[in-house]
Amino acid sequence: MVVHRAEPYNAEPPPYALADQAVTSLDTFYSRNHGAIPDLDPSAWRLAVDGLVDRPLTLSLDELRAGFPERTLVATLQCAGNRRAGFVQVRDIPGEDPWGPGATSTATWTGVSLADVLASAGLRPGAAHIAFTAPDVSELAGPREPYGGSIPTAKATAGEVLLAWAMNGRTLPRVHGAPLRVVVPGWIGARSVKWLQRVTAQAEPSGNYFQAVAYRILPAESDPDRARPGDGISLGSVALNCAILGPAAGARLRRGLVEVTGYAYAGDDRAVARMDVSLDEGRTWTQARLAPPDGPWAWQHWRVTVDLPEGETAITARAWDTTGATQPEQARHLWNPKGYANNSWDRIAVTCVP
Ligand SMILES: Nc1nc2c(c(=O)[nH]1)N[C@H]1C(S)=C(S)[C@@H](COP(=O)(O)O)O[C@H]1N2
Ligand SMILES: [Mo]
Repeated sequence: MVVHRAEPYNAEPPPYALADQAVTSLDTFYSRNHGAIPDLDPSAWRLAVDGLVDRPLTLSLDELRAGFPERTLVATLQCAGNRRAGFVQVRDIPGEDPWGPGATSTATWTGVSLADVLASAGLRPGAAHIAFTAPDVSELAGPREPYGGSIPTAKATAGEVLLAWAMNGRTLPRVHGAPLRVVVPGWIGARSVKWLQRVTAQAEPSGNYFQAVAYRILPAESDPDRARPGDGISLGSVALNCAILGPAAGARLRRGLVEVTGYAYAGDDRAVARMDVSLDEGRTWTQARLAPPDGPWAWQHWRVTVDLPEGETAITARAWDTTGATQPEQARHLWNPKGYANNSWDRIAVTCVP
């Protein structure tokens, strides 16, 4: 793993470790934490469901498992800071880690549908947002505050949002949110709250720092340290994105036929429709073969064989989605003070010898 920070622990797999892996193994799944990792006793742990509901609930893990149908789905998590390194090359982003393309991973998640739990509690009229609260406290939030966030009720009741206790068929690891986490397929990773303790139905989005202040796109010229709650654009569904995973950036190769591989991902109700690779900075493109996704919430891997000439070549990749949208060309057109959602064309340089 490439460790950006030991305390709190933030690490991503190197690109080659994600290549061709439809599901990411637990030891290579990226890890994004804003505070110290809680150590919760699963037998003492309870989930509170409260706010604008007819029947507030307090549920143990056994009650959750016994009370609702079990659901398993494959979903990609992607941090809004994925590929921030491309922004840092444009302009420095103090205080934020320079994530490469590995702040995204895919797992098979098992749990219950949040929709079923909310139906059992009975949502009241006016419950427009579902807020999540965890116990881990972040020094980043000013004032210090436990981690939280929210999603609109329409997404929370759509069925695919899970309260998950297992990952790749194993008990959820502590670093990924044990005993229970939210998994919001198609939305930025920040909404998939780990170490979940409380689900609150409310009229407004969460006022938590990580919803109201962070994870928002501010205008390029604004000072992020002066951002007030509600400033900027709140991030929800993941922007169409892709990355080249092989060959490695900077690789020295024999000239001739080389296989280029990577991932592509479109958030929420969009899917990846086409993947293009260019050897001439985007003047001409070759289509890559897309592997079928493991369901509607999973990334897709792709591969294409190209004929690399001698010398240095820039390899460029871009995805298209099912709405006909494609990725923006340049990171500098997207740069924002906190460095979120860099979904510009991915580029690597390789050098070929005879
Ligand atoms: N309680 C809590 N939940 C959290 C976070 C956190 O710091 N605390 N980080 C969020 C962010 S920004 C991301 S991208 C994902 C990362 O999940 P992972 O560490 O399992 O990959 O968890 C989200 N859930
Ligand atoms: Mo994130």
